[in-house]
Order: sequence, then structure tokens, then C-alpha cells
Amino acid sequence: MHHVFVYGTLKQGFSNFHVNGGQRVPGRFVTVQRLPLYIVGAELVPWLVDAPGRGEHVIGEVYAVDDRVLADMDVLEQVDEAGWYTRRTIAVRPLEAPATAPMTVFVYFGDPQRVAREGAHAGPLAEFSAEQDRRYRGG
Ligand code: PCA
Repeated sequence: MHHVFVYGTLKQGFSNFHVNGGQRVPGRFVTVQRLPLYIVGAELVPWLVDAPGRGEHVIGEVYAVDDRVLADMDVLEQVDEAGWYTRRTIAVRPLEAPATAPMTVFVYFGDPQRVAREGAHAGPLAEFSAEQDRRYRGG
């Protein structure tokens, strides 16, 4: 099994949750480092950039996933296709229990060049909201 931190459309009840066949670890989680979360592109896609120290401590959810679900998520996120997401690891903590030891989990980082080229519609954000998910046009 693997742990994945989701901060965007893979969250519970959000647009791509049907692809998230994982088992949720209860509660919300937050990144140990500040990271910039933007909304990019005509599709208004949530886009976390691997630039630690900039942006906010980002809030999301953690799921235990098997190899098959991780592979499905990688397909959705177009992992390693130019201009899309790369799956890396980060440290997160439970939001409601900040003294808890951090967990190392997978996360999907967006290509930073896309923000540089196209700019961002919003951000840096601490959290991708249900309202922003309703405006999302991808998937
Ligand atoms: N899906 C992944 C990355 C951004 C997105 O919309 C997630 O929810 O974490």
C-alpha cells in the first residue's frame, strides 16, 4: 500500500473523486512546508508547485491506495507528460494534531513552467475549495 496526499479534485466529493478508490485516513492533513498552490489554465486546474518555502501550508486529505488505484491516479494526472503533473513525496501532518510526527506521502506536483508561462487565476492558496471545484472544467 501507498499513502497519497490529495489537495484538489481527488478530494472527497470533488470532481475526480470517482478515480480515488483509496481508503481515507480520517481528518484533514497539512503540508509541513509552505508550498504554492495555484489555479491554472482554461480548465481552472489546482496546481501545487514544488517550491518549498513559498505559499501557504496546504490543506488536503490522505488516502491509503493500492498499486491499481495509484496507477489510475497517475493516468488521470498525466504523470510525466510534458506540462502536467509529477508524483513526488512530501511530509504532511494531521491538521487537528500538529504535534504528531509527520508522514511521508506521495503528492502530484504541477509543472512550474505552466505557471510561469500562463500565469495563475488564483493563489497561492491554502486550500482548494468546493466552490473552486465547481468552476473546474477538466477531468
Ligand atoms: N488532482 C490531484 C492533483 C491536483 C488535482 O486536481 C489532487 O487532488 O491532489
